[in-house]
Amino acid sequence: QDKKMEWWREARFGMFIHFGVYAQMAGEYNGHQQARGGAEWIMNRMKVPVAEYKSMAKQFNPVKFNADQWVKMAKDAGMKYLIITAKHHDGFALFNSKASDWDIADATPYKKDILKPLAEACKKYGIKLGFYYSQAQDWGNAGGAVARKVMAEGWPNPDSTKINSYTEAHKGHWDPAQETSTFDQYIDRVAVPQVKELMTNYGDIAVLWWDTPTNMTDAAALKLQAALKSQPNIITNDRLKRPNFPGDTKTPEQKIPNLSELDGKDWETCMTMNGTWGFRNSDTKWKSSPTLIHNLIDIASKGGNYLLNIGPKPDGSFPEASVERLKDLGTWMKTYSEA
Ligand code: JFZ
Repeated sequence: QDKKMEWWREARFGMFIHFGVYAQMAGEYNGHQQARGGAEWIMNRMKVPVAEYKSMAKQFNPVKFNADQWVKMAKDAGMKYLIITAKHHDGFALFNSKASDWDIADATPYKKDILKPLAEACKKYGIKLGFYYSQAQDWGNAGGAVARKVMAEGWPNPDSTKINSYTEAHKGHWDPAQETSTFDQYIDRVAVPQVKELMTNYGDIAVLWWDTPTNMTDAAALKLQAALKSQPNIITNDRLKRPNFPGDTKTPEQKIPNLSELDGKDWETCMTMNGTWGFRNSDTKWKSSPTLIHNLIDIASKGGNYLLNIGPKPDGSFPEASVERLKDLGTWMKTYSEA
């Protein structure tokens, strides 16, 4: 247990990447701005019908995606690991999955698995690779769960009252297509097979980053845990199912704990550079480089890790503001770190 945590405890700094079809929408639907929440939540927040959301993947073509550049930017910033959304809540997989057609290889003009080149680049630069996988919430594969969220205020959809009462009556779902399978069927047919694909097709996987355990049962959690067995040294977080599956690390979100809140468990603060995880055009509230450097020092001095997010643009390039900040962090790291 301690052995497998060694690299993680020394790492201090990692890159989080939220990337998917939501980057294409960038916080806007039918000419209206999403009112609340991260841009990666747009499908749910604005109740985009499944077929319509899926048709937007036909425009998702990240031709400027360059795995080598992404990983080099992480490396030059002083980061030691990278966690990417293999599948976020919209269910869209950034890899070529046999368990679902709702993936980058089958549903987009880009057609290529982006995790393959990313895994190769990570190997080349000595960066550990981890996958974020939304195991419970899935709005695009039938049977997936939906965290109950009300419709964003101000969304002028004429049917909003109807949609809201449907959502209330259907455990958060807003489209009948989402309920053509049961949650158990979704776990067996999509989540477990996809996690197995992620564990076998991309070399050594350092971290599995679960998220939002809505509807999770102990049985489902056990199956997902078993799907990790080909990666015996994998580190997992505490979001598989609470409280029986504590994982290896705690994940305070967007906040740095006080010393008095620490209990000896390994922890990692994940944070955005602006106000959204997925790319959003209109979000220009960037934290300053000095603030990000201060956060890194604060976290490292308390023994935690800093997982700093990038929301790439739909063409696969990093927002300029993120690139600048990564450079500033790298300059600081090179000047002041021992290594
Ligand atoms: C989740 C996701 O819903 C979100 O889109 C993003 O991926 C983020 C990293 O994780 O959001 C959460 C999950 C947990 C908490 C808050 C937001 N939490 O424990 O406070």
